[in-house]
Amino acid sequence: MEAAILATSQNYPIVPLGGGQAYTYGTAGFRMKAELLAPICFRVGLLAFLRSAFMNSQTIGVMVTASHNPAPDNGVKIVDPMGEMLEQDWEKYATALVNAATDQELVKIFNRIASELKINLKLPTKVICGRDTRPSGPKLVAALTDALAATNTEFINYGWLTTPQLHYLVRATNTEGNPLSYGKVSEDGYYEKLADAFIRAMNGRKINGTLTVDCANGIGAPKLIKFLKSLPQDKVNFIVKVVNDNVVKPDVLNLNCGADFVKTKQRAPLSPEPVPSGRSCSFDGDADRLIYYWTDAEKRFSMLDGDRISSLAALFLGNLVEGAGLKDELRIGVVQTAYANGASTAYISQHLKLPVICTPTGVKHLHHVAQNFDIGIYFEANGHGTVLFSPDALSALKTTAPQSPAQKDCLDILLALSDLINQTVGDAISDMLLVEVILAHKGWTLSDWAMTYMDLPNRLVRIEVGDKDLFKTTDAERRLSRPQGAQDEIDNEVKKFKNARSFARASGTENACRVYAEAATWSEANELAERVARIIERYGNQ
Ligand code: G16
Repeated sequence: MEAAILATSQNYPIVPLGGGQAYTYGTAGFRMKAELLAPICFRVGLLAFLRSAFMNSQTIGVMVTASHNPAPDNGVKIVDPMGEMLEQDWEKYATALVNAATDQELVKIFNRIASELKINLKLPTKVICGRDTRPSGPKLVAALTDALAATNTEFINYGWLTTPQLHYLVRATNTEGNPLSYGKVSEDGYYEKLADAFIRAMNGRKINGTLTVDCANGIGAPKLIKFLKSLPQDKVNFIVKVVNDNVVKPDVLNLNCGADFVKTKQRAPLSPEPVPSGRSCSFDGDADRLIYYWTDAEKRFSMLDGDRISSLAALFLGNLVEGAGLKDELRIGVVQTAYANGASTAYISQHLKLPVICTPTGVKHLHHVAQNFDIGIYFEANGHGTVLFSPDALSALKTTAPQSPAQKDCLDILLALSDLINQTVGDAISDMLLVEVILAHKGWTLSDWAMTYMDLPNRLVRIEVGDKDLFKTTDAERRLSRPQGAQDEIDNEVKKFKNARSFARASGTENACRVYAEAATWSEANELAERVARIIERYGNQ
């Protein structure tokens, strides 16, 4: 194996970053300009082999995507056997392999990891992979394939998939044929599972009007169309207009459309012109984020982001659990990040009376905290999130004997939702179906949903600096511990505004820092964000 790795590795020399900088496994794996990534994908392939062997031959996933980032970028991340993000303890091994300066050093580090973790390199191993629509994808998958061939790993390349579909397939593969089977091991199996659960969760309710779905000109478009074809329209009349579905022209991916554009610009996609008061939502480039919105007759824009989806799900699931007679048995909790609007946190904790926990950015952090609840709801404000049902919750839903038709309905709908909601990771298609189910049950329009609470005025700014790695955070990213003095200056500015809050952090997916600010009015939130951005610029360019 060593000789094969050495020989193949010569085709993938790593490009040094210079300036003492190292490649790091960021918020969602390695992400950068695509031309740097082939050697990284080769080395990630070696790690996927080691991970599969370490996990006793379970199948490991590799997703090639840069999600919300522009078309010239790409990225690669590893998916663990139950469809979760790579265990964080292993990120250091990914970083070590990727930063090895030579082929010999690479093999040395590979062997060191294997011996440190007592990995039996002779075990059979298996990796499955998917990619988004970026033109750089096939070359990167080829580099991955070479690593898997050098390590004799069984490999299935599924080609185009949304990120959550790959997560689904990894879990389905590893649970195939056992009582915890997650679903059929195929893309069609994913659609069948969602369609069946959607119909059961609707429980005969009707969906009002057309939903316009902006797919960011990414992989979500063809996959959503496939899902809609698999949905028996006689059982549920779901009318969807798919827009921004151009996957042929690479440059338009995430360009002036998609969930990240809508959330950060706080406006509808530039095209098509929104139907006044129509119900719309946006996916991002790999269909793992979802944002809802509408524009009224006066062209005023209103947005329902990840915080709104999380509070809507908490409200609905809380009522169902109560109706199912399981309020004292099942602990529901919500997990957010520092970007969550303060009004959503107050609504969930004070009005819904549910515990709210704040973690650092990245679904990898939120997911694990949500697993501590029986029903753990986690969403980032950017629209990335899901709801997890614990084994205890599923068993209570299956074994509780209903005493009334109403209680039976609640139990049935909860079980249907546990199948509808992707249990492995945030999934725009599945989350969209969840929102549609809730709106149909409540008979709500988007403006009814928006009335549950008033968002605090807020602003998110992206700032490019000389060295973003100078910025280190603490307290779930709400404070900067480095560079020295920066946090004091931010505190000083925040003090000057009413009901204000602001924080800054380095992005883990882009070469930039992000600043978030909230205040009593929109102009104050803007002003505070600008002032903090100037502090970050100054410290980041020293
Ligand atoms: C990824 C992560 C998300 C995170 C986002 C932005 O999303 O999966 O959890 O919120 O990056 O992270 P950062 O602020 O560190 O750049 P995606 O949709 O790009 O995969």
